[in-house]
Amino acid sequence: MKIDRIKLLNIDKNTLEFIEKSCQRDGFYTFSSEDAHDERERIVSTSGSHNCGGRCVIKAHVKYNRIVRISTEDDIPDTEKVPQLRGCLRCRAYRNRIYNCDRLKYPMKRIGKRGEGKFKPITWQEALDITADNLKRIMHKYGPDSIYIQYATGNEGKLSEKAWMKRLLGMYGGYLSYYGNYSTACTQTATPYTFGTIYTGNSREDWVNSRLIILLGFNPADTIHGTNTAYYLKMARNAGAKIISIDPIYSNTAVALADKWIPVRPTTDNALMDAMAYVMIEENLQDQKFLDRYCVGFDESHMPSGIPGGNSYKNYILGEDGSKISKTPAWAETITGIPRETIVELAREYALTKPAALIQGFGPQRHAYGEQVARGGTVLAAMTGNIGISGGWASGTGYPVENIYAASIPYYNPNKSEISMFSWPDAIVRGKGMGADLSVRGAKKLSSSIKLIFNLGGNCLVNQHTDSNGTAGILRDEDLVKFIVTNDQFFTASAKFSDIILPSDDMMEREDIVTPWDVGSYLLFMNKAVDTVFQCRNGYDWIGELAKRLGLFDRFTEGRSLNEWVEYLIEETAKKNPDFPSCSEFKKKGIYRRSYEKPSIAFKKQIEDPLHDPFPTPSGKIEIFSNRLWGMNNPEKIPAVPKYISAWEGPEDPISRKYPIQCIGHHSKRRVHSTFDNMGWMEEVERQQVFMNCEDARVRHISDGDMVKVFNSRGTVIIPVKVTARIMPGVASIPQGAWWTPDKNGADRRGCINVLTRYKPTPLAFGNPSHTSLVEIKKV
Ligand SMILES: Nc1nc2c(c(=O)[nH]1)N[C@H]1C(S)=C(S)[C@@H](COP(=O)(O)OP(=O)(O)OC[C@H]3O[C@@H](n4cnc5c(=O)[nH]c(N)nc54)[C@H](O)[C@@H]3O)O[C@H]1N2
Ligand SMILES: Nc1nc2c(c(=O)[nH]1)N[C@H]1C(S)=C(S)[C@@H](COP(=O)(O)OP(=O)(O)OC[C@H]3O[C@@H](n4cnc5c(=O)[nH]c(N)nc54)[C@H](O)[C@@H]3O)O[C@H]1N2
Ligand code: SF4
Ligand SMILES: [Mo]
Repeated sequence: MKIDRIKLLNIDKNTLEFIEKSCQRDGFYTFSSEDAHDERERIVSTSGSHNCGGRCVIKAHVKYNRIVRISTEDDIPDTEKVPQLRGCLRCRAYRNRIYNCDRLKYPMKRIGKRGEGKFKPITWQEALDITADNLKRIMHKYGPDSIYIQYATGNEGKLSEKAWMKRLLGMYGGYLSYYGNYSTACTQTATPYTFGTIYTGNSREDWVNSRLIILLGFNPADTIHGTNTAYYLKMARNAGAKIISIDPIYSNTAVALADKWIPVRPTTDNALMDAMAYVMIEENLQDQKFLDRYCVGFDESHMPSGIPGGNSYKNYILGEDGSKISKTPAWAETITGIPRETIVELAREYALTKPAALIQGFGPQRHAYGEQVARGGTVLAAMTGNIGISGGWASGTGYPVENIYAASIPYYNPNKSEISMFSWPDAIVRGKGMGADLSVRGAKKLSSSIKLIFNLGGNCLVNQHTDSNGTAGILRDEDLVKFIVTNDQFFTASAKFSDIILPSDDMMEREDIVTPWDVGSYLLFMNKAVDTVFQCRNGYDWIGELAKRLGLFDRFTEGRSLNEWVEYLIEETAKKNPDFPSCSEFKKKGIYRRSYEKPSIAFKKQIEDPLHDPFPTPSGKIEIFSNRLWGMNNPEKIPAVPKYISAWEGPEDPISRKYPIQCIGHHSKRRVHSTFDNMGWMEEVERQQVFMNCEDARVRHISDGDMVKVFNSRGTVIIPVKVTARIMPGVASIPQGAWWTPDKNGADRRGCINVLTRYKPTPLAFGNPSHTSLVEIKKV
C-alpha cells in the first residue's frame, strides 16, 4: 500500500511517513492518492468567513492538493496608515480544523430518538428527498410562519447556505424571519433611541487624537472587533492616550494596553455611570452648553412638552424623582464593588480630559437589562461633550460611519412575520397566536408555531442559545418541531438534535466574498485553496437540488453556475465602488482596499450645523429622555432615561444567597464561539476551564487546577478551575462556546456555559442576557 502511494504521489518515503505521522499526531485524516496531481506549492489568497471578530488576509500554501502551511498578509508594507491584515491564531492553525478526522463526511439520517445521537449514513439523493417531502408537507399544512431559518453564523460569506436558503424559501412561499442578533441585540435596539442610528463610531484611525480612552467591557486583544483594533489602541497609547479598562476580568487587552483596571460587578455598569453623572453634576463638570444646544431631557428646562415634572435625567441622578435616592458614589460602591474614591476620580478624569472616548464592548449589554448600558454610555458622552469631535466617541453601538458596499444574493420573503432571534423557543412552544409581547413584529400574531428548522452553519439550537437543558427538552419533543435539518462540518450538539445532517464544504474549499467584521475599509476575496473532501457539498449545489424538487430550479439559479453568481456579485459590488478592480484582478489580489484622507467622525455634521443637519431622532436632538420609550409605559424596565435597574440574578438578587457567584462567559481567543472547540491545537493554547478569584477559591478550599462543579437550578458543569487574581471576587467566567457534553447524570463535562444561563429575553430588545447568571462552585 505504502509503496503504491509513494509512487502515485511521487514523493519520497520519508516525506510520506512524515505526513502520515503528523496526520496521526494531529488527528488529521490521511493523505489520499487523489491528491497526487498537484505537486507545485501554490499560495492561495483566501480569508476566514466565520463570525470571529476579524477578517484577515489568509494565505494557504497548497501542495498535493493539501494545505501544507498557512501564512498571512506580508507582501505589502506595514504602515501606520495601512496596516497589514494579519491573521490570528485561529486561521493560522486552520489545518487542524479542515483536516480534522471528525469532519462530517456524508449525509446522515436520525435513527434513534431525537437528541439521542443515533444516525445512519444515507445518500444525498435520499437526504434531499426527505427534506423536500417534509418542507412540502409542513408548508402546506402550517404555512410560512412554521418554517424557520435558525440564527447561524458559521458561514458569513456573501454566498452562504443561509443566503441561498432565504432565496429559495422566499420563492416557495416564505418563512419566519428574525431580527437582532446574539452579539448586539440590546445596543442595536437601544442606541437609536438616543441618536437615531447605530453608526456612532469614529474611524479607529481617530483614536490617536484621544487623550483618554475608557474601555467598558471591551477586549479586542481576544475578540479582535475588526482586524487591527488592538493595533489602533496601541497607536493611541503611543500617542499619549491614557487607557482605562472597566471589566470584571483583567482581560488580555487590559494587560497589554491599559494603564488602569477597574473591576466592576457584571450587570452594574449603570450604577457606576449614574454615580459618574452625579459627581459631574455636583461638581458642575458637565458640558452644559453642549447639553443645552444638542440634547433633550438632561434637565427640567429641556424636556419634551407634555411630560410631568421630575422626569429629567438630572432629577433621576439627584434623587429628585420618584426614586428618592441620589446616585452618589457611596450608593454605587455597594452595588458595583468599585470604591467611591475611584468613581469620583474616574468621573473627574472623564469630564476634564478632552477629548475622551468611552468605548463599549458588547459584553456589558449581553445582560438582563443590557439596553440601559448602551444608553447610559451615550448620556455620559453627551455630558462630557465628546460627540461629533475628533478624539471623542459617541458611545453606544459604535459601528463605523464609513462602510464599503458589497452586493448580496437577491431574495424576497413574502412573509412579513418576524421574531427576535432569541425568542425561537417561545415560537416553538407558544408560537401559534404569539404576539408583540413575545417579540413578534410584522404580523399581529403568528399563525403557526415553528415546525421546521433549517440550521445552516450554526450551533444555537443547543449550544449557543441559553439554557441548553431547557432547549434540548423542547427539541426532543418530536410533536413540537417536526423536522430539523443541520448543515455543518462537525457533529455538534445542534447536529445531534437534528433529523437530517448534511456535510458542508469548508471555507478553504470554495470561493466567496467576505466583508470586514463590522469595522474596516476593505473587501476580501476567498479563493478556493483545495478541493472539497468526502461527500461534503457546497450550499448552492445542494440547495439548488432542493429547488429542483420544489420545481423552482430555473427561478432559483437564473441559469447561473456558482462561479457566475460570484462574478455577478463582484460586478454588482463594483457598480457602487467606482475604483473596484476587475473580477480577475480582485480574485488574484484577494483584496480591495479603500483608504480615506481623514478619519471619519460620527455626528460631525450634526454638531457643526445642528439646524441644517439634525440628529435622525424624532426631536432632531440627542435624546437623553426618549419620548418613544416614555410612551411604552413600562418605566420599571424600559425607563425613558437610562437607569440602573437591579438585575435578576445580579449581585442584589436574593437568590445570590444560594448562588453567590456571578458567572459570565467571555469570548476567548482560542475559539469562534463553539467553532474550533474540538481542535487539539487550540486546547494547547488554552484549555477549557472556569476562571475564579483566589479569595472565592480559598474560602471554598479550592486550588488551582482542581476539578470543580459549577451549578445552579438549571444545570451543572464539571471542569478544571483556574484560580486567578485576574477576575474580581464574586465573579467567575466559563469562556463561552465549549461543546455541550452531558454525562449520564446530565452534568456537562466540557464547560458549555449555556447549561447555566437563563432563557429570559431582555425587556426592549428581546435580546439574550447570556452573561447574566448566578452559580455556586464546589470542589468535586
Ligand atoms: N476570539 C474570539 N473573538 C470573537 C468571538 C469569539 O467567539 N472568539 N466572537 C465574535 C463575536 S460574534 C462577537 S459578538 C464579539 C463579542 O465581543 P464582546 O461581546 O465584546 O465579548 P465578551 O467577551 O462577551 O465581552 C467583552 C468583555 O466584557 C466583559 N463583561 C462581561 N460582562 C460585563 C459587565 O457587566 N460589565 C462590564 N464592564 N464588562 C463586562 C467581559 O469580561 C469581557 O472582557 O466577539 C467577536 N470576536
Ligand atoms: N453564554 C453565551 N452564549 C453565547 C454568547 C455569549 O457571549 N455567551 N455569544 C453569542 C454570540 S455573540 C453569538 S454570535 C452566537 C454564535 O453562535 P453560532 O452562530 O451558533 O456560532 P458557532 O458556535 O460558531 O457555530 C457555527 C457552526 O457553523 C459551523 N460552520 C463553520 N463553517 C461552516 C460552513 O462553511 N458551512 C456550514 N454549513 N457550517 C459551518 C461550525 O462548525 C459551527 O458548528 O453565540 C452566542 N452565544
Ligand atoms: S480574525 Fe478571523 S479571519 Fe482573521 S485570522 Fe482570526 S479567525 Fe481568521
Ligand atoms: Mo456575536
